[in-house]
Amino acid sequence: MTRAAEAKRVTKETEVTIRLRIEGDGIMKGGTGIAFFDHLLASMIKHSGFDLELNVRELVHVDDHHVVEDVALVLGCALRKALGDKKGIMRFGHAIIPMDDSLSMVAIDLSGRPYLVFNADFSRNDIGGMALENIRHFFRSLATSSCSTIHALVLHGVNDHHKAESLFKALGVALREAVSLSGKGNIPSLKGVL
Ligand SMILES: [Mn+2]
Repeated sequence: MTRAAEAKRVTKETEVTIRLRIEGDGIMKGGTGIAFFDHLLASMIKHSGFDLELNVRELVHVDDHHVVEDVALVLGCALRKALGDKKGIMRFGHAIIPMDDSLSMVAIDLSGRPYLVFNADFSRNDIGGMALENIRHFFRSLATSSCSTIHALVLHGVNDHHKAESLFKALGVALREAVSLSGKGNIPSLKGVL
């Protein structure tokens, strides 16, 4: 089984095209031009087991905000397309992932209902060209466009790089579980629709 999709978003600010393959090898190709964001995405993809091909053009450069937001929106859209009617998936996924001093938890429900609970405190303003306030924005945009409930929490930590990276690794592992096949061919909802 190969679940894959392409999604594209063109605005006056950015052009983002994403190809996503669920049954992949954890490989990310291309980048966003934002060094730390690329690092976080590559970590997430590595641990999700997906393949991701990113094509990002920034038409107006203001700061990192538009690229982070638009990549999240297109990624969520590609994920939703690739999953189709969600027949046979586990639907729920969660992970608690340490990185040295930091511990993060992500729980996801591919519910069809966008919702985000986010709790993380960072002491720096930015790392590698990415404003750390945009990490919350990434998760919110992803939850919205993928129509998922996501709880993303940094439980504790000292180093902001570790906090952010453990959060994205936890997202990857939680997604890997949520999209995995249960062996039952039905839609995992009493409503019959996800
Ligand atoms: Mn925004």
